[in-house]
Amino acid sequence: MPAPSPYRGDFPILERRIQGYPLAYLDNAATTQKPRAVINALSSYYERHNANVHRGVHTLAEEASALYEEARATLARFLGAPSPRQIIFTRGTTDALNLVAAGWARPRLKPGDEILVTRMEHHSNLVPWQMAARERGATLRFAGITAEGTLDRESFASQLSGRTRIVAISHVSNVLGTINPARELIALAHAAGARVVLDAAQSAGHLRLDVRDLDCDFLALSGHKMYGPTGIGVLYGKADCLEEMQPVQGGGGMIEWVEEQEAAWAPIPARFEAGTPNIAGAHALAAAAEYLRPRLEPAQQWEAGLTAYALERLAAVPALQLYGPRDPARRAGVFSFNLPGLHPHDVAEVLDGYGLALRAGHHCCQVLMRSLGVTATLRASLALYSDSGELDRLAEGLSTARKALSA
Ligand code: 7TS
Repeated sequence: MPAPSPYRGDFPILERRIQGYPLAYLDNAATTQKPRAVINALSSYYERHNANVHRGVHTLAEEASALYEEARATLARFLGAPSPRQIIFTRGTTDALNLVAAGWARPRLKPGDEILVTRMEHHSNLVPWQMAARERGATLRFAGITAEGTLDRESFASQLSGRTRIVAISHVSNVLGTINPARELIALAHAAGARVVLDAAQSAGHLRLDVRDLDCDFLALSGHKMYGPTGIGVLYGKADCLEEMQPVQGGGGMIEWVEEQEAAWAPIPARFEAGTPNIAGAHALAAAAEYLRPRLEPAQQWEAGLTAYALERLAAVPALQLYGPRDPARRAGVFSFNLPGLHPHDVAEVLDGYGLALRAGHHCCQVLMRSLGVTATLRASLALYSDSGELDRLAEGLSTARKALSA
């Protein structure tokens, strides 16, 4: 009998049965499930503390404001940020990256400047840079990937130059599972005089992050991929970068004063949080960070063991083509693959019949799909509540799907 995850019982949704099977939720790169601690934080906020922040002196307004600012401090600790004022609450990674591209990059970019990204970026860490580059006459350059699906370091290093202003890279690929050597890439970019934006959407719930050790200039994450709620995320920035950044949304809460024709901005981070923020979401994201804090290292080991096991089980499925590194030490628990001749959506549908939740498609990485020579893949992605029994079921389900769909 394979051992279940010691964390599974913390997640009420995993009690569900799908098509008669216990739910094997293997779509964690898209969004993770929520532990009871996060669900309770959301409901207790609305049951006991709900009010708007920063604008009232009544008791509930003060409680809501305190919870919101405590959440900021919790996220600062979670990321190793020097100060809570370097934590901006956003709607998620996409929102955070768009804010950097529009508020920091666009005003600074000049014609001829370059932005370096990689061929494995999610559209969220690509399209905002395309928009900024097009508007400012800058050029977008792409670091290639190796045949194994790791970042080609030579291609990366050779494209850095005195013209590179921004390097925007993902920490972990949402398709290949590749863990990029962020610290080393950031040091190379800094040596060339560029600022670095790290997309930590796929690493935040799985690897310990320390922004001071990484030395990234900006970091973006989504709450819902690290066991927190949807609609809330974080942009971390170095203090000097945030001071240089322009707000892209005007409104309540982000001003120092307003006159008829002009206004002055509030200090950071309020300057970037116009309008009523997602107070409950921030509070529940802090609950997710607190849930993860003592569990991150053991969970990382648990997921690393499962990653090695998944690579073994998938390699044994006849004809299966796996993308991404074979070395478990260089990848996270995200596996993209195809069964030749079969459409990934059809396979995913068969797998759903066995209670297996997988995603099929381009995973918002069309540039990478082109590099891989495919239009879509199947993807299984793990979390701390995954277990080897689910991977056994996946391997059997894939063999069954192959026979059923090839017939
Ligand atoms: N960056 C990476 C590396 C991602 O994987 C995602 C979401 C994003 C940015 C955007 O995050 P959002 O929370 O703002 O949407 N990735 C996926 C995925 O792989 N399947 O669904 C969403």
